[in-house]
Amino acid sequence: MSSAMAVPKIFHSINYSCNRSKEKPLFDPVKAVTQTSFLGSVNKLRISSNVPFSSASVSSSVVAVSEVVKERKPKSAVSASNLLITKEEGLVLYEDMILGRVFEDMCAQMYYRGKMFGFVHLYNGQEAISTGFIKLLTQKDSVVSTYRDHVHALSKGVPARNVMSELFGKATGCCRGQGGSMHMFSKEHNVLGGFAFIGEGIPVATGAAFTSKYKREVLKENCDDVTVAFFGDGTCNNGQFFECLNMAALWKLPIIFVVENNLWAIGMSHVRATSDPAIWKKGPAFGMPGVHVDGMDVLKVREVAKEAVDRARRGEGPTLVECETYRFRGHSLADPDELRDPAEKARYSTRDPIAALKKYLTENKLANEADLKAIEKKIDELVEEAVEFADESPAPHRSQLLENVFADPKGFGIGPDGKYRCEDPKFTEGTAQV
Ligand SMILES: Cc1ncc(C[n+]2csc(CCOP(=O)(O)OP(=O)(O)O)c2C)c(N)n1
Ligand SMILES: [Mg+2]
Repeated sequence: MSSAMAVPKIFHSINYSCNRSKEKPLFDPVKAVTQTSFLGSVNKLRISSNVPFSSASVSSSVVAVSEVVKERKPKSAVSASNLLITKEEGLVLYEDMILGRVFEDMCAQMYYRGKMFGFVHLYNGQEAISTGFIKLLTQKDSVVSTYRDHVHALSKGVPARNVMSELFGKATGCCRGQGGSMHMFSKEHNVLGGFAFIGEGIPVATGAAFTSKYKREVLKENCDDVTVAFFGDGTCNNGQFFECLNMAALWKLPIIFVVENNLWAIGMSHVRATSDPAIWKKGPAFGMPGVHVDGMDVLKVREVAKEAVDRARRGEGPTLVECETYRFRGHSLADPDELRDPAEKARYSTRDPIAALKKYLTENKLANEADLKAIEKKIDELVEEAVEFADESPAPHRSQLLENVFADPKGFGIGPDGKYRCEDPKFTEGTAQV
């Protein structure tokens, strides 16, 4: 990797040797080859301990991030007191994370009461990533998600009642009940979809980023929109990931690839499934910065996100960010979650990102208990209202069954009699009772 590569300033200020505080180191690639565990996983690394770690890699120009935040020089009124956020910003972050958590807990209840269909994948534990990135974006910026998508949609501003309604399969859902849990979409909010096939969203995000660049450079429009693509560690072993990193770097697209590394792909441990578990290193291989950050700390995520989003907006190209995180529930609500080691789960439960933010806000006198309780109450009511709204909403009309299946707007084409097939009353007979 070239040392001449443009590396954002925040990434310069940190290196492997920086002091990672009292906490256990998140990931030290030097230790990774000599120790047996990776990140917080109890699983063993595949790399054998007698493989020497190249000193060239350690002195790479693209470095891992850890105590990023503490190393920044105060430059505004906010940081004059060495705080990373204002009270207002802190409360926005807290509210968004609480919304994500409460919404998902409610989904679990509704799922087990039979209100939702198909698979439902919850985001508990990973909130700092959605909040840390998306709360920095404008409405015109785009977000692309995976099947674990409810919270990304909420952070981007899709109303909770429309997300819940979508989960209930109702006509008032953000996709009029046609998408369900894994396919959140909102044109208005530029949520370009949840995707059930892993990796499918990455090319869509790359295309959206290409659109921004095309508008700006070819059509000469005033466009500095960026796109953030979220996906998991398991997805990084798919070809689409590599193809898109290549294209995005080649064309300097305004995109941030955000890996939510929760250490597991269903029941497959990340360290057993990939040749080099440090995903962030794949950025420099394609000519873009690669960054590793504590995904359980919204303030650290936010600092990294700021730099990467600004870089994309300035037209300086893509960034790959690996956020170390953990999901607090099974892979989906159908997963009894018996594969992960209880010790590993217990260790991460002590690093709840919401509790960490709460501690920061109260210790720094940015908020008191009453402020935070008021937010929690507001969100409880909002989510209750979302459930009532979804429950009372009508089911989609049967005619919707035939929409969006083919490019033909009436669906299913024209029959031999010259009429639209869907107009034949026998068309859906015996198949759908809606
Ligand atoms: C193309 C494709 N192959 C396989 C699957 C089955 N599958 C569903 S989730 C999953 C694991 C993905 O793990 P990761 O990317 O780490 O995301 P996480 O669930 O941990 O958020 C797999 C392999 C799929 N959905 N799509
Ligand atoms: Mg994963």
